[in-house]
Amino acid sequence: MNSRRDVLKMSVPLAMAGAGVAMWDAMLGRAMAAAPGAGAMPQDAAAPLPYFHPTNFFDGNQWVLPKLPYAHADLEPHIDTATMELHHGKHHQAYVTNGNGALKAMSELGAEADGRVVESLQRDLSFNLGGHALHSLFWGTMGKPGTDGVGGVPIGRAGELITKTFGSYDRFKTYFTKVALSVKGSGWAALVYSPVSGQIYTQAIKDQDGQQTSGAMPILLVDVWEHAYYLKYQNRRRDYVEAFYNLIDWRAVNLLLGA
Ligand code: MN3
Repeated sequence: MNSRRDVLKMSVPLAMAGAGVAMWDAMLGRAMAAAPGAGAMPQDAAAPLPYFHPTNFFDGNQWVLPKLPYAHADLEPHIDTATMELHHGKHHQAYVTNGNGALKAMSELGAEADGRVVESLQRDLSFNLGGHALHSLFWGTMGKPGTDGVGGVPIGRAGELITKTFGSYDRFKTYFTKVALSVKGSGWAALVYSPVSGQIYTQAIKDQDGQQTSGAMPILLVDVWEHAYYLKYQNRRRDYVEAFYNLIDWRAVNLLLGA
């Protein structure tokens, strides 16, 4: 389990799901390489599994809902417990279940399958596995307020790149909030990293399908579907996004940067 070969096996369904999640394997690879005890299961049974370990998302046979590195109530008051229970436990679980179902349907389709069936299945794969990838990243880059590295100004490589790119963390926040508010209907605001250029930049993602550019990988995401904030914030998306900054775990963002 968890050898390089197993990690490579993961990339097969990801590639099938389209560009929207193809970056996930590369990103997880970077996080794993940088994580303490990279690539290995913890030897001590009592040691917690690192959140970004692949087995937290894929059990070897199928995609699974990741165990969060905090309790649903830990993001209060910025994200309320009821929203977390529904969002992680129900919405994200549905993407996992439907993504596994779409993969199974794909494997059962014959070469004679109707083109419209294939097109519909590709949409299912991209939407559900894209949702699984984006939510998994979103949970992993948040933490309980008061924990070291959570909230406050970015530390390490993330801090350097943000200052270099946006001038300051305050300027980044102002800009990133505008990106989040610019998403019409359902979607995400992302800060992405290009391993080729070493640049970071923002991206607005419609729904949760594959729209990532140039192989850039999200290192920070905020879900702006209404299900992410409506119970507590109703139509005040801006208030929700501004509260989100109190939850960013910069240690996780640096892990995703491979730094
Ligand atoms: Mn969501």
